[in-house]
Amino acid sequence: MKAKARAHTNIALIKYWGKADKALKLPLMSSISMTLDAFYTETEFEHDPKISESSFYLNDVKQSPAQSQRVFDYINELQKKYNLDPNENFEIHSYNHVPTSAGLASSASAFAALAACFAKSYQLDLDKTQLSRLARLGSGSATRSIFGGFVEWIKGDNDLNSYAQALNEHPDWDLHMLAVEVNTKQKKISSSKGMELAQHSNYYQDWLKQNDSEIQAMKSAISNHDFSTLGQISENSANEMHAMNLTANPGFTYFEPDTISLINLVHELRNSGIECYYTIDAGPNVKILCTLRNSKKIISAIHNLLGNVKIVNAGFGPGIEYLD
Ligand code: 2P0
Repeated sequence: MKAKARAHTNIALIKYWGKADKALKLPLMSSISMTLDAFYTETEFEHDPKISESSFYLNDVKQSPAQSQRVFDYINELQKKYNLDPNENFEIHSYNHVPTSAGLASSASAFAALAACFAKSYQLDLDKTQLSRLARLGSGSATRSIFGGFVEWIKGDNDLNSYAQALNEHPDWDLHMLAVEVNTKQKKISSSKGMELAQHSNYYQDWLKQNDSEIQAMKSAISNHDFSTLGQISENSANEMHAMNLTANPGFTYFEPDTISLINLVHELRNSGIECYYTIDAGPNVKILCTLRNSKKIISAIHNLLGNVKIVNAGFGPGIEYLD
């Protein structure tokens, strides 16, 4: 049996940056994200007793055993969870329309798509809440990529109650995110490692205490279409996450010189009346929240500053989709 699914990536406006349970990927905080139309993964999963050896292809390239390990472990975990034959081999073909491991959350769309086609190929008949819990076992941020638009991942405290829900799947809102590629090289500190280190910051526990109020404020901003508040909370959450990294022991940062230049540019643009806000994930790339109306001016200001960098202008993306 085989099945094919497409999942879009998401960018957290309120960040997930720490695990309460590593195996189940239960987060220490709730998070809120925006699913993007421009970045996605399409994956086909086939299981069949006739397949002689399991394999994983990424963009048509067969991955080595080491490169396939995380995906194979994930499939084996799901087979066990649903009492499926663990000796049945499978073949996975994944096409990533996201720069891999560059802070653009490729694991979010990758594991959301994989969870969905796995479930469909075994006819598990899961609803979206269950799918989101399944995606979480692959990668935390994948929990949110089951839904489109604005999404909340409710942190919960066990496997059953930690899942995502749509806040507004089809926002009638001219909100865009400009993803500026500062550097698409593989990052030096993985998200999992970064989250672990950040928890050693003296400020970490105080940061966690603010999570509830940040989530409530963001939900109000979303339901009120209040771009200024949404942008300020997003920028604060990113700054808080990166402050945890800088103040960890040992401290570290994902920022590169161009990351700082873009932060300063956003401040300058805002001071000149062009409203925009930044957010930054586990990498040097910067995403700028703005209205479509202002995006042309912002893109030309970025090119003036950094030359010919790649900028992708993304709007709201949909939730999980089955193909074929
Ligand atoms: C997020 N990030 O909320 C945060 C903000 C990056 C910065 O979730 O270990 O690949 O698989 O749960 O989801 C990226 O980390 O980490 C991430 P795992 P994941 O989007």
